[in-house]
Amino acid sequence: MKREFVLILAMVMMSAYGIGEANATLLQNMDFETDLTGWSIGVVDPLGTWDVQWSDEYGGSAKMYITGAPAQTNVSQATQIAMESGDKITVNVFHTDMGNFSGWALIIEEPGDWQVLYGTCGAEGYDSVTWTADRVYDAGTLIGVSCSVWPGTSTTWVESLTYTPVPEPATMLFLGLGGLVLRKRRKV
Ligand SMILES: [Ca+2]
Repeated sequence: MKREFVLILAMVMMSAYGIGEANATLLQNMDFETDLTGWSIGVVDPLGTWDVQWSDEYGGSAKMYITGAPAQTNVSQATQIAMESGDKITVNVFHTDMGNFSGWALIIEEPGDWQVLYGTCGAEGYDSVTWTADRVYDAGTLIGVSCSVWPGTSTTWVESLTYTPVPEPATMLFLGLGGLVLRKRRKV
């Protein structure tokens, strides 16, 4: 009985450690609640007019306004921890679309690898995209959200990003073993 208790305690502690690790912060200020802390504002194409400001709309957001032919801007941030294969990043936005080739995208950038996931273009309203890591992405990978138009005027409010790591194999194993031991104990 005592040995089982120690075993369960050890499992719970190891599980908690594993879960804590998985919840480490990938990026700062992923919900833009009060400001743009942690995020860099960039401009890819300077021919048009662009403006990026924090907005209290949509539960706090990064408001990206662009007009011209062409114009593109973005907010981006480097990751603080590595992402594992299967980890997911979701971006939620509201956007207006009043120009040609107007759209928004999630950008994952590493030296030698540049991935762009476009949201729904040519429509106005709430939208989201989810990216799933196909391998390990080291800390320092750049995560960006861009807004572009050519020509015309468009605004994208980035409401939030969410990070969903795959459960650590060790966590799953210990949770599973813990459950088995608990079931066994109840039968005695
Ligand atoms: Ca928000």
